[in-house]
Formats: sequence, C-alpha cells, structure tokens
Amino acid sequence: MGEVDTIVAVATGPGGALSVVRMSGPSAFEILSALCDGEQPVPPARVATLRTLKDPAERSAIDRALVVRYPSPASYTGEDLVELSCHGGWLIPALVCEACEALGARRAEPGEFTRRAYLNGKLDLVQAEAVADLVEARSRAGHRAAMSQVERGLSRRVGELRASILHLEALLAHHLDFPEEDDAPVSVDGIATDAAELAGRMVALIATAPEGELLREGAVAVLAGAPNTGKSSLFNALVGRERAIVTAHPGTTRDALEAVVQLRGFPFRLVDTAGMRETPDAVERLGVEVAFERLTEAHVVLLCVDDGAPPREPSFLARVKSTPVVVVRSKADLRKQAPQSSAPPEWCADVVDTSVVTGEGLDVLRSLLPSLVFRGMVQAGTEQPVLTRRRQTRALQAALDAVRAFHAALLSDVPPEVASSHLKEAETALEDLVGVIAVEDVLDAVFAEFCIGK
Ligand SMILES: Nc1nc2c(ncn2[C@@H]2O[C@H](COP(=O)(O)OP(=O)(O)O)[C@@H](O)[C@H]2O)c(=O)[nH]1
Ligand SMILES: [Mg+2]
Repeated sequence: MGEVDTIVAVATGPGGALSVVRMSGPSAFEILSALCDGEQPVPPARVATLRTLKDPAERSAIDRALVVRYPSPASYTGEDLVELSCHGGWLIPALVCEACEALGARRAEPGEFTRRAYLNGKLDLVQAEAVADLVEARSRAGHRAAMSQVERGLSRRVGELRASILHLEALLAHHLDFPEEDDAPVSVDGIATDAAELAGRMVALIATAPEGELLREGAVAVLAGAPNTGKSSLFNALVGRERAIVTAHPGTTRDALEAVVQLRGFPFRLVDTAGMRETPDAVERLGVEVAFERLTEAHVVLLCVDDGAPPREPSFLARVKSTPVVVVRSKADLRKQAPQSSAPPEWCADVVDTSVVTGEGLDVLRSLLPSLVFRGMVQAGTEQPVLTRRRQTRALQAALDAVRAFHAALLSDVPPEVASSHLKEAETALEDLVGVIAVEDVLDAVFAEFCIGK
C-alpha cells in the first residue's frame, strides 16, 4: 500500500441549509490551519469551534463554519479527521472542498472514508456494508437490519460461529494428543455431533438471506387479473395517492406502473399491470406481455377478481408456480351479501375481500403481504441478525460446505488431521465475511472454557 494521502468530500446531500465537509488523513490538521489562514488558533480537539475559512489564493473569506478536529485514532476513519459544518446550498461546500484541494487534499472516492475506517480496524466489513445500507434504507425493517449490523449484531453472530469452529479444532487437537484415554473427554462421535450442531446454526442464518436481501431491493408485489377488476384502484389505495389511471373503461392501464411502498415497515415494489386478457388491440397486447414479464419476477401476486364467486385458478399462474398468490375480491361494497367465506383453494395463500370505497380489507392486505414475503422476520422479530447481501450469503455457504465436509470426513476413514483442513477452510470463509476479526477475544472465549493446559 502506498503513502496514505488526505481526502476531502462533502458528506451531505446537495442543496440543504447546512453542509458537512469531511477531511481525513495525515495532513488534515495542517490543511485546516492553512484554511483558517494560520492566524486563528487551532481549535481544541473534539470541540465545535467557530472559524472563518479563507480562500488560500485570494485570502478572502469563504464562510464561517463550525470546525471539529478529531485526532487519530479516535475518529470515524481512525485517522486525523476534520469536520466542517458550513453553510449549504450549491457554492459554499464546493468552494470549501476546492480550498482544501488547493492546500493538498484529494477528492475522496465513493465510500473512501468508510474504507479507511475498515482498514484502520474501526469497523469490520459487515459493519462497513451496513453503513451504506443505513444511508440508503427506504423501509423501517431495512433500517433496523442495517442498524443492527452497524451495531455488530451480524458480526457477533459470525464471531460465535467462528468461535465454534476454533472449539472444534481444539477438541480435535485434544483427541489427537490423547487418543487412548479411556475416559477421554472428547470422542470422534462427540466432535461430529458438535459439527452437526454448528452446521445447523449456519443453515439457520443462511435461511434469513432471501428475506434479508429483499430488504434492500424491496419485494415485488404484482397486481394481476382481468381488466376492470379494480387493480389500479387498489394500487392507488395502497400507494396512498392517485398514481395509476382509473377508468370504468376496460383495458386502460397498458404499461406496468411501479411504486415503492412500506407495508408494516417492510419494503414493497407494488406493480400495477394491464389486465390479462386476449385482445385484438396491439398496444394493449404489449401491456399484457409486460404484465406477464413482471409476473415472473414477483415475490407475491395479488390476483384481483371483482365478484364474490369462489376463485378459479387462471392459467397464467402456471408461470409463477412457487410464488404466493393472494386472491383479492375487490369492490366488496357493491356486493349485496357477504360472500361465503370458505377455506382458500390450495393454489392460493389467502382470499381477501376489499373495497377502496369503504377501505375494507386494505389493512388485512398490509399485514398479509409482509407475513407472506418476510415470514421469517415477521415471526422472529426484526432484531435477529439477517444476511442482507449476496457476498455474505456466499461466504457463509462456503463455510457451511466446509463444516459439512469436515463432518463427513470425520465419520469416514479420512484421518482426523486431514479432516481438520476443512475447518481451516470454514474459518477462512468467515474471516472473509467480516474482514479481519479481532482474534484475541475469540481466542480468549475459547480458552476460558477449554483448560487443556491445566
Ligand atoms: N364500488 C367500487 N368500485 C370500484 C372499486 N375498485 C374499483 N372500482 C371501479 O371499478 C372500475 C375499474 O377499476 P380499475 O381500478 O381501473 O380496474 P383495473 O382495470 O383492474 O385497473 C372503476 O370504475 C373503479 O372506480 C371498489 O372497491 N368499489
Ligand atoms: Mg388498471
């Protein structure tokens, strides 16, 4: 790695009343002094101090800003870091950055502050990823998962798994050292049982991945059904504003409209489609094709029907066999008598009567959709650690495969010394997952309960 330089960037979004300019690196304090033209006293560490920032070339004032100095290592990046709260808008933050650049700083790359924080051991990789998710969260559940990862929820869970691997290694070492002991505390069978238990915990964490990954993207909920069955009206009611065009004339929605909504705090991408029907109209037929395409990426389908009759499975659902389907019997306010409630047919998850006129059934849908798509999180609560990225899932899967290989090797004729190489693999996979781990605390935990040297 080359010489570390000093980076600068506007940390806040453009156009606000205030902006924060951040600068990190070995020259940060020097540049700050020059920015304050060397005459104003250097602000004390970690105390917000008012300073006039000056243009280094023209010596003219750019802004009066609150300056905070964070000496290394007690800063976000672990380096000397300066935060300048200046006036916002479009020009001032840019001028402040340019002034810092003129004094020797370089514009930061995206994510570079957090990258430095990781490299300096301030965050592990999972936490660093979660910082990005936190800023981009668009649902409360997504926010909670990101916050829990920032607070090391997932890192701790991975740390526990890693400690269990080290424990297996230690048991194996003990077994190899004292194989003949009659009352040996560790038998091969015992180690195999522990390995199977560990694999089970890994499986449970991996099982959170499909839902966790959807927290960032949003689950796709597609409104399908024949024209005029109230799809667009339902879309508008769930989105909460008049987005889609609603008309009494069948076949008006020709495109697929999409809106991001939160249902009980979970992110959904609600997709309104053209009705599914045979039509001679070329434009409408295109819409029907788009509807079919969107169906294939749905995580849940809302099949709208506008009579109270027992629903029949439409042929197009053959395309989405494994996706849960909710039958929405719309326009309930128009029906004279409540339709008989019977058990939903086996091809659909539930049947809900709705009316956008009275609001009937809308709350049922708002709860039902998260419970179908985010079932595990709804049941376990959103405080449990979940995997939210492909990278995390792949690493954990690699670790699981290695633990299973270890288990299989133990129970076959493979010498235990050889079997143990699989444990090393599993360990490496988990290390890759969180980046460098503080090995010390893991080792401490292992040896506290394992008194091999007594
Ligand atoms: N009374 C009543 N009319 C509805 C309801 N939902 C939709 N409609 C009417 O049914 C017609 C078709 O609705 P629309 O949402 O455009 O159906 P789409 O073709 O499936 O998108 C419109 O005239 C709506 O006003 C409802 O819950 N109650
Ligand atoms: Mg429509």
